[in-house]
Amino acid sequence: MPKTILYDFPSREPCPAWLPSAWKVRLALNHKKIDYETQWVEYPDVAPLAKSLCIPPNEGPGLLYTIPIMTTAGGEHIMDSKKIVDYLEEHYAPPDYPSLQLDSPILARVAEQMPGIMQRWASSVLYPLVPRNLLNPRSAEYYERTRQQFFGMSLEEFGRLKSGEAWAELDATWGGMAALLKETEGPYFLGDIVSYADFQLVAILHWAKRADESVFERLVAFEPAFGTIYEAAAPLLERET
Ligand SMILES: N[C@@H](CCC(=O)N[C@@H](CS)C(=O)NCC(=O)O)C(=O)O
Repeated sequence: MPKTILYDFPSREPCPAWLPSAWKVRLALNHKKIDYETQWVEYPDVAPLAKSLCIPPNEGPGLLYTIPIMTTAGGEHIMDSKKIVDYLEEHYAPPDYPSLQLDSPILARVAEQMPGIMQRWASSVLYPLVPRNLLNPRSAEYYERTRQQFFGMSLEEFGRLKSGEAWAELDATWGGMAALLKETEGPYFLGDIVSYADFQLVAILHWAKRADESVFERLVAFEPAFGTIYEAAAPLLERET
């Protein structure tokens, strides 16, 4: 039987995985103990790869071709973390495999927090660190150029202008997520049951840690429960290829 393949963006040697959207899938694979291999793809090669696999572009506004992409053990190619995770939960279903709890209302409540965190915090704090600290030169050049077109200025400049404000308003961006996490005793959103809702948060925390340890530390100082969930999920972060 062919192996499941996860296509992901590499980082510089020794190439630890970093992309949160791919980590959400990787955490699901690791949680369900599904065997897979990783194929690393540089940013400019994503569209040619997707086209070569005959994957139709993403619907709606936004990027046409994105990582993560997964080739299933049955040879089907799927693009988009949500579609991939739905596939995994259906084809590696409980009780034979651990559940991702995709039906739990907490998932939508966690997902609601994401746009604020991404647009008002990550865009100025983490995006500038991606080409600077993580990407190989070809991807770094692509990332800088395409994000400059989007923001109308370089990522460095955007970070300089906006990151002070982003750190000053952590309550507005990260406070809702912290409150949700503290609705139970933890360490997870559903208490002692790990679920896909946790992977949304852990993937961002891991991205922060990979981009710059001090950014991660600052988030944990803002909300110690972020450190607790990250530590609890650490075994699921071990396999990254
Ligand atoms: N909805 C997508 C979003 C994934 C996404 O935004 N991926 C970006 C990561 S920066 C990407 O692949 N970008 C390709 C590009 O910038 O050309 C998912 O969760 O799978």
